[in-house]
Amino acid sequence: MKEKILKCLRETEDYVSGQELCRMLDVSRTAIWKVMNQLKDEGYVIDAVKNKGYKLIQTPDIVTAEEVDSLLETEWAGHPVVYEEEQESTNQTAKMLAEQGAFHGTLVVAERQVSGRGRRGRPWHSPKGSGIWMSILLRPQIHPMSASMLTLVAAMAVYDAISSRVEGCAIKWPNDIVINGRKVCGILTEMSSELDNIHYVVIGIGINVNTDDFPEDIAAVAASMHVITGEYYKRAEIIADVWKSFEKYYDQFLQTENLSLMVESYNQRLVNMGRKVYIEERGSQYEGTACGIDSEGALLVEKTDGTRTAVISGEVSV
Ligand code: BT5
Repeated sequence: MKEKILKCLRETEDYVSGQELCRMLDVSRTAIWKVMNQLKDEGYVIDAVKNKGYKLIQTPDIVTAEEVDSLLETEWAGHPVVYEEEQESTNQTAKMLAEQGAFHGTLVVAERQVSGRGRRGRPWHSPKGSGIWMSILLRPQIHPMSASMLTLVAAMAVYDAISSRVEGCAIKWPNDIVINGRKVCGILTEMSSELDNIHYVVIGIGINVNTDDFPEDIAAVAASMHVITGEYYKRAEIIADVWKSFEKYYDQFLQTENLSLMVESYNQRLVNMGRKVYIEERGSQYEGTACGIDSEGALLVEKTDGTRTAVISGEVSV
């Protein structure tokens, strides 16, 4: 009920009468009044005027299920939103929910992760109150070999959400969004499958939004949207934008089960394009020039001897 009231307050510029809310939601006046008090406790500023009703004046920067849900404009992505303030890792929670039969589209959001993870078990710094730490559960009917492309699909969506607020962001293949060469977002895609059948895919996204400072070991490579622009952002609004874009790119991906419909746009956003890159792939290391991705999501690299290779997975440093 809370998210319905929030949605209603958001959609109405003027006051919404208590009577109208009671009628719409089929609940008592007292129930509405209780929810309004809960919202105020959570930091929402609501003006209540006798004979006029309620008006939303200000919203807090929180990422609760109700706040995110009341902003989402998606068909399936983020339905439902599962919020728990402190989690080991939202990917871990999403995988657990997947094993219990949760639906395609379930979105897990945390305020803080105690043991957020990057690829290969690397730690992901996820402090309270400043970032977006979330994971979506997907049950795609695609070949398991195609699943790694979903990281690139997610990167396209995050790029849309960040670039509409901050200038100069780019995608660093395969799983980062960078601004001025510093990492603002990382994506971790995990899958449970058989050889030819996917049980589920979890895409975890970490975005540094209002983070002020970083621990010493990542201070030189990490940045937040706030550090770059000096502005503060409402995280739930960014979350809603990410999933709206994600649905669009996901549809394009499913149409062809590859990235052919977004290759051009991806390559325009690619920070590595035409630049020297150092590739570390299955124990071997080499240097080359990045020429963009192909429709399967591999990074095409021209080696110094003029030969071209398609890098499917690996570490890229610019
Ligand atoms: C990633 O791995 O970039 C994937 C990060 C995914 C995080 C999300 S948050 C929600 C979900 N739940 C999880 O537990 N994970 C996902 P990788 O490319 O391996 O990069 C990891 C490296 O990034 C670390 O070794 C650090 O150097 C650096 N790093 C750690 N925390 C960072 C941060 N907050 N911002 C920028 N860089 C960071």
